Amino acid sequence: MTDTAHAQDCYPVGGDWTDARVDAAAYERLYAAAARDPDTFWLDQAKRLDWTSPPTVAGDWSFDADDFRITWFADGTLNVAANCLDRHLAERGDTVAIIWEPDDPADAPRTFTYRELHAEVCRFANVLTAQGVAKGDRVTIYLPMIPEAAFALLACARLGAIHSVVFGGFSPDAIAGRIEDCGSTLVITADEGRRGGKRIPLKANVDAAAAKAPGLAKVIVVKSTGGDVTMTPRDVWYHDEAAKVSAACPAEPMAAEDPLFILYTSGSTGKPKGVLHTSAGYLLWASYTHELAFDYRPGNVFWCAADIGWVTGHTYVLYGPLANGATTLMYEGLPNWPDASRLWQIVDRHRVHTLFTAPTALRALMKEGDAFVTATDRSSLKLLGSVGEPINPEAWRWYYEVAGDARCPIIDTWWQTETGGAMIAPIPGATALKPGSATRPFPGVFPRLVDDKGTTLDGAATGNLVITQSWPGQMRTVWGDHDRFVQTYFTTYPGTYFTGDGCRRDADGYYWITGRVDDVINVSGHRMGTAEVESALVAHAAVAEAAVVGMPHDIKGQGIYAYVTLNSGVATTDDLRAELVTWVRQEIGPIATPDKLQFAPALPKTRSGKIMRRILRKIAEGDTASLGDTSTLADPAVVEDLVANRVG
Ligand code: 6R9
Repeated sequence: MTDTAHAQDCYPVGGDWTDARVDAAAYERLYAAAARDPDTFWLDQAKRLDWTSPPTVAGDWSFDADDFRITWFADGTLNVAANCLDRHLAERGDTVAIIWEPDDPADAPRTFTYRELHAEVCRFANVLTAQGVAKGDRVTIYLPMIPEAAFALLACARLGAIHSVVFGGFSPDAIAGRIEDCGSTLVITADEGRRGGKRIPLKANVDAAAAKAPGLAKVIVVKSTGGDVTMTPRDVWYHDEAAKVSAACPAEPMAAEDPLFILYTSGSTGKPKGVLHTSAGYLLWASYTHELAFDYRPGNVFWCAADIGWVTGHTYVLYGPLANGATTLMYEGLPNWPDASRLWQIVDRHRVHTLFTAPTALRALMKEGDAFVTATDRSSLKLLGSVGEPINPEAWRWYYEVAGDARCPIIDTWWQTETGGAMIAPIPGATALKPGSATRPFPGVFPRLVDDKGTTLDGAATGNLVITQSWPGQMRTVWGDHDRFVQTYFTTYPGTYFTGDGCRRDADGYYWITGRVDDVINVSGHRMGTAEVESALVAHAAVAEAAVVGMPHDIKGQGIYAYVTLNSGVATTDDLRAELVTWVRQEIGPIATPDKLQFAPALPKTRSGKIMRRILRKIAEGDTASLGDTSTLADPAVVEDLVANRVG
């Protein structure tokens, strides 16, 4: 689409928002207020939390490498779990906090009121204490989407232990790496996970990880499916331990800047980064953005369909909604199982008000045809959210017109693990929508576009997206490697936070994220560092060298295309190709499975030995007619072979 088409294609706010909390004029006022006097603005916002000792200071930060610091509300103290639970008890103790929808629609959903959830979390916290967990300890959580996942995260928060959730789709190696990196000695897992009618051997994966993570001393196992597992002296059953403890547990007052969690995410190097978020700033951002983006009102059923293993699950399944006293829906399974109507059936079953999901899921459902959607009622829906990758205008229109019957705004939220919560997104009732644009920054978010030299681009422009001022939800460090944090995000365009994303701003000041400009690809809304897949490949005995790039994929957004050079004497067979694909899957997890794998006698390199990824990307995309300048290659003939043997 061209710019002009975008300008004409401006949707109204979508639906009836006459009672909107924030209208267009209020948005402008708030944005200006946060710019003019950030301290007053944020100390005022801090009142949305319940402090054991309220802060007197807001942000104290500098993005200059020489004087680098980021703190928010530094002299305040609070407990995150108390904010999500205890403070709601008096007013809404009997309100449903969590609705849990099982994988199999024939099984019964479960609900937990705020009072019940409070008791479950206290009990879980007491079990953790009995197993030796104390404030500041790291606890690794490898659980499916079951209520115990919510209990476990909040129990850590209650004690001041730092949780590190590892997505249930990750392999034993990936789990072991994350356990070792943050030095956690305890893992919480389940016997098995359940997704789309299949079982995932979580406990067995932890057993395999333990062999590579010598620091792991204790495993708490939640009985979920009742499947067979081997219990070792390291393991205890959660239900046995829970029966021994009380359901009362005081919440530990935490300094605002005490860590709340670590979440590993892919960057442009081989090793995932442990993104660290702190207590007050993160929770404030979760609460503020959940309210702004989704206009949350008591009684609304809020459903973020992300897994708790990703930041979206942390912020919008758990912390944001619970901080705001909402009813949050947790779904164990897949959007398209048993069939493509499941998402909409769940919407009807629980009268869901807001659905928040990813473009990759929408594209997969869209392909199955409208009948799966139109056969359902969906009259409870008032808001539709999108997150994880740019939403293509076709999927946007389908979501808006077919799923939302043209009466629910599409809240396309741009953000990152590093930002803690949404940064650029429409506000229902305030922001006119444009399909494919995350629209405009929230009050307190100051984006800028810069060219590759760092020169600021004004007005309508395309460039690299940086953020010029700190916000409370910003990550504070990379666990165990503060230099890497400063290096990765603050040195490319000095004095600003570099997002790694490319972006266009149109004449109306709307932002259109164009995708990553670094070596990170986005597969089904999940970040994957190309270097991570490359290191998995070269770890195989047959492989000498590997280069991985993204390629366009109809459903996943991007797929993984791997070029592999084998050790001399190893034959390039189809069996080996299949073995390497399986190998990566086992090393990292199913989300890293290469879609295409091409054997390359050699990789295109510059004379200084740098792999020319630009060329590999073009070949993967099938755009072999415009490979651009190959004259700087050490051996231009390499490219001809790659083009001739491209995997179509
Ligand atoms: C929340 C989350 C972050 C990367 C980010 C960007 C892409 C996320 C997007 C989007 C366009 C959106 N991204 N939301 N791109 N429009 N609405 O996904 O965090 O897993 O860390 O990924 O995802 O490229 O830099 P995370």
